[in-house]
Amino acid sequence: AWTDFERATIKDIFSKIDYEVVGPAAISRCLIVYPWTQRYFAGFGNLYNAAAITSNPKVAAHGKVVMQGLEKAVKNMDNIKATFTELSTLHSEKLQVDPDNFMLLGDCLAIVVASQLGKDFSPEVHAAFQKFLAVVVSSLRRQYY
Ligand code: ZNH
Repeated sequence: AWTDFERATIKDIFSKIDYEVVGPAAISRCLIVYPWTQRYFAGFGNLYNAAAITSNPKVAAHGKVVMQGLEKAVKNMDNIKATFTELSTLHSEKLQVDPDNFMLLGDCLAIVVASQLGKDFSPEVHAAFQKFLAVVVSSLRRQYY
């Protein structure tokens, strides 16, 4: 269950951030800092180094797609597990992404959001965002067995 503060905070964060900036930055950071995550993106072409990753248009496009996925969770905060059933199955069965990677991307996203919000990213806001990410990640893990 979400407190009023958490609900308002999550909506506020997503209304303030620019998906076209935050999504690509978060996924790029994940691919650079946790290079084993690159294995799932063989079809994205050159991920040879940080410069190649940050200038890769497929990486940027995928960052935006992930943000749009998260937006669905924001719009369905009381029903994130059901909202992500299909997405969880896709990651498990088709993409075969090791679910331990989900929070790595979540942490990269938190860092990028923090740098965008500056002093508005208070400890209380951070805690609410981290809780949101934890629910998203557990929902994405749900169809794994
Ligand atoms: Zn993921 C895809 C979301 C994480 C890998 N994804 C995807 C999509 C979405 C997402 C929405 C699209 C789908 C369709 O198409 O239908 N993700 C997401 C989220 C998260 C994630 C929300 C968290 C937070 N992923 C992830 C990770 C990884 C991944 C961590 C690795 C490492 N994904 C992936 C892939 C794909 C996806 C590989 C496919 C891509 C292409 O394009 O191909």
